[in-house]
Amino acid sequence: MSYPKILTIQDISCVGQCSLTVALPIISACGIETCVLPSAVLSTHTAGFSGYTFRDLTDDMPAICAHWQKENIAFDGIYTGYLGSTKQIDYVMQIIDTVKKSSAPAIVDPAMADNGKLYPGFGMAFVEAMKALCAKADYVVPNITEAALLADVAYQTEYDRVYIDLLIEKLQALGCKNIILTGVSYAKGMTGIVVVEDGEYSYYEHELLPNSCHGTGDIYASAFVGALIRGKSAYDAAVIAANYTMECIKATAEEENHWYGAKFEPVLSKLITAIEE
Ligand code: PXL
Repeated sequence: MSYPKILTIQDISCVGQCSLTVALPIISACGIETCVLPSAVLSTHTAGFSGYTFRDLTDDMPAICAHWQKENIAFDGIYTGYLGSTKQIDYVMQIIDTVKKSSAPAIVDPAMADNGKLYPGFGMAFVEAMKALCAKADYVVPNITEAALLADVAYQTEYDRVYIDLLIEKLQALGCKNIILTGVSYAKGMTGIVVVEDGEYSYYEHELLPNSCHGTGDIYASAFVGALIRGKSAYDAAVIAANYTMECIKATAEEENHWYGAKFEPVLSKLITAIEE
C-alpha cells in the first residue's frame, strides 16, 4: 500500500477541537490521504457548551455511498467516531460493506460516553446499535465507560485486573476482534492502555497527567489510526498514540481558558517523528 487512502466517518463540531477537526489534520499529518463523511454538523461539541446546533446528515449517506460506488472508489481503511443516530450506524455498516477494500481494516471508536455517562442525546438503543458495529470492526478503541456499556457490565471507578479481564472477555464474546481499551489505571498516578491483538494481551502503562482535556479520545483514536495504517502493530500504534496524547495534554496545561479541547497542533511533529522511527 504505497499511498493509502482512508475514510473517516464522524461529525464536524465546527468549534471544539474534536471529531473531524481533529481526525483530518492528525491522519493527514501521518502521510495518509484522508477522505471524510460528516455524520452531522454541530456548531460546537456537546460537552460543556449549551444551545449548540445539530444538523443530522444521516439521509445524505446512502447517496454519497452510491456515488462513490459508481466512481469505483474504495478505501484502505475506514475509521468511525461520533455518529449521530442508530439509523446512521446501520448506514455505516453498509458503507463498510460497500466501499472498504476487503483486506482493509475497519476501526471503530464507539464514541458515546465517558466518566460513567452517555453523551447527551444517546440512550440504550444507540448502545445496542453500536454493539453490532463493534462486532463488525477489526479494531475497537473504547474507553472504560464505553466498554462497560458494550459489555453490559456495571461501570466502576475502582477496579482491578479481574474487572478489566471481564470487560475484555465480554467484548470478545460480542465479536470484537482487536481491542484497544484506553484509560486503564491500576496504580495511583498512573494510567494506560490494554491492547488485545490477535488474542494476545499487553499493557502500556504511563504517567497520569494532573489535568485532563475534552477531545483526547478523538486525538488518541486518530493517532492510533494514523500509526496503524502506516504499518505499525496495534501495540506500537497504541503506544505512539498514548505518548502523543500526553504531549497534547501537556501543551494544553499551560493555557487557562482552553477547557473545550486539547492543543494537538503544536506537537504534531512529535507524532510524525514517532511514526517515521
Ligand atoms: O469527542 C467526542 C465527541 C465528538 N463529537 C461530539 C461530541 C463529542 C463528545 O462530547 O459532543 C459532537
